[in-house]
Amino acid sequence: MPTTPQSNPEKLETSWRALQEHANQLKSQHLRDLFSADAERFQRFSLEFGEVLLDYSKNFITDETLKLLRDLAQQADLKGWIERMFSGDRINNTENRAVLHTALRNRSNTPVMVDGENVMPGINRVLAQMDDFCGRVRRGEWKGYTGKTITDIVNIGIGGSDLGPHMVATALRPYWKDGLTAHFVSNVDGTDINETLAKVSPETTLFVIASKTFTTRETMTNAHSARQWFLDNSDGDPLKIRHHFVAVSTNSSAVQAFGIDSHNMFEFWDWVGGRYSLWSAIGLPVALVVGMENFKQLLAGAHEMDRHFAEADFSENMPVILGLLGIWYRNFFNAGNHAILPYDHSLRLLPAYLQQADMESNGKRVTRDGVPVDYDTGPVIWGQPGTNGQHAFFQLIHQGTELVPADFILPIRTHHPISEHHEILSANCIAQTEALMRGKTEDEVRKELLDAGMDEDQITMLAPHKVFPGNKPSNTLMMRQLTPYNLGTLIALYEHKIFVESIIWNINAFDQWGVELGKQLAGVIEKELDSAKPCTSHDSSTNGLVNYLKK
Ligand code: G6Q
Repeated sequence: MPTTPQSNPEKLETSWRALQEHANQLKSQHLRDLFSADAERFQRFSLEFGEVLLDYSKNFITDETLKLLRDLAQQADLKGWIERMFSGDRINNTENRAVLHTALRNRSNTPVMVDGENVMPGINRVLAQMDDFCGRVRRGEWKGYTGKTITDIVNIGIGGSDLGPHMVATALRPYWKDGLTAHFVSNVDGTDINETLAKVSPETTLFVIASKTFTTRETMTNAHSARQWFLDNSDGDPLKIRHHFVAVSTNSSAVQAFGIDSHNMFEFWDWVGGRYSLWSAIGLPVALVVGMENFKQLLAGAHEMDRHFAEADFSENMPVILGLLGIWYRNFFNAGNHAILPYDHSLRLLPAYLQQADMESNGKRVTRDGVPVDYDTGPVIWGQPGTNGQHAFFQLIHQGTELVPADFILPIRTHHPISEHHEILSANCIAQTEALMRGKTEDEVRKELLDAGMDEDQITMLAPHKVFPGNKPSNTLMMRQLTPYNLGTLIALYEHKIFVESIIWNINAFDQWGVELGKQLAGVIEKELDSAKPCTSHDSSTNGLVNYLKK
């Protein structure tokens, strides 16, 4: 049995052990039987918040499970940690930082203090700066160097400075202003910037260089290539750069050194983690294409979820329920992965976004105090939009040997009501959750094959292949429509789910030291690739690869 994920104590250990015993009992039951035994199961295990419905009834849970999970949360002082996060305590202990993405969308504007200073005036100032700037670009008042209006926004950033705004801008495509297109360049592979630059004109393109540090190798390489392309394809006057380049950063000296006017720098703060930054000026490309009013709706939706998370009882608290279910599967059912399956083409980047949000936050091997854990932490997050995934990897979820808890996400109304597309999409989404839950028994398969006219030998041969064990858990999240507000709610829901898990695991969800080593070594190898001498400083594989590449 794993030890408990907190250094305090006995009560926690008792909760953990109780859950372990309960899981062992529950494993003998099939989800199908839990549904047969309780006609009210959907009503009891579903929850509405705003325009979002969470159905979590297709999980291996009973009232007792939820009670035990809530006990665990209580023993881990989840309530206290939520308060600490919202009130600006430096809960990111390894970087000695507060964690205040919630302040960025604090639409009630109540003071949020960091070191005795209210951060809200600063947040409101940058929002006003964004508002003014977006208005000028969208009204065509902001001109390119030849006097033309801006038609293309190219965001250059990576990781947290790319995935959030890229996902949100893609999700909110129906809200884009006509004649204004957003592009996102992140990869240092020159293909990314080259392919994007081929689509735009230097006269009408605005580059947003999004980098908290303004030192990230990939972003600065892409930014310098964009700058050079601009100079090569315009009249070559470096003073014109300020018409076409703005920055979102915390590093004003580096921004100025790049040639960007300091008035065109949008600030954010060290208490905004990269992967939690889309609510800050990192959301600028989104605000540019959808407009500031819609951007504020996104913030408002997230804010409502923040209040729900902070105030609702754990028994009806969506992020708490999702987080505790995450613990349930990871630690008591040994599920090493979790699928995100949006049944909405506009949400096609959500799995990649949540992959970073979750895996960079909870992919940790030591506790907040630096002690190695001996229980599992963050799972592998992956997914694709439906129905595409059904024709690809769903086979493994239905009939493979790996348990894959999954979240299905479905907007009820589509922005693209063409013939029966949305009905087909919706039917598939719901059907998959049913198929995963109930499966198909051998008797059902045999009857089907018999009805199809097969003989006993054929039936015996085929039946095992056609049986679906079922008993596969899933959550379904439905929302009325994918609006900026509902999207804000959805993203904040997942952010807080991740936080809940990190508290139970006693890990710091807000640092990311695991990305450093590769960066350091790449710096060394970059120099070696440039040198005329053969490389001998590493192991034989690394030397061999460097030398092979040089040849
Ligand atoms: C996220 C990480 C990381 C970061 C990128 C970009 O939480 O910190 O993904 O966002 O490395 O960093 P910069 O914004 O500093 O370029």
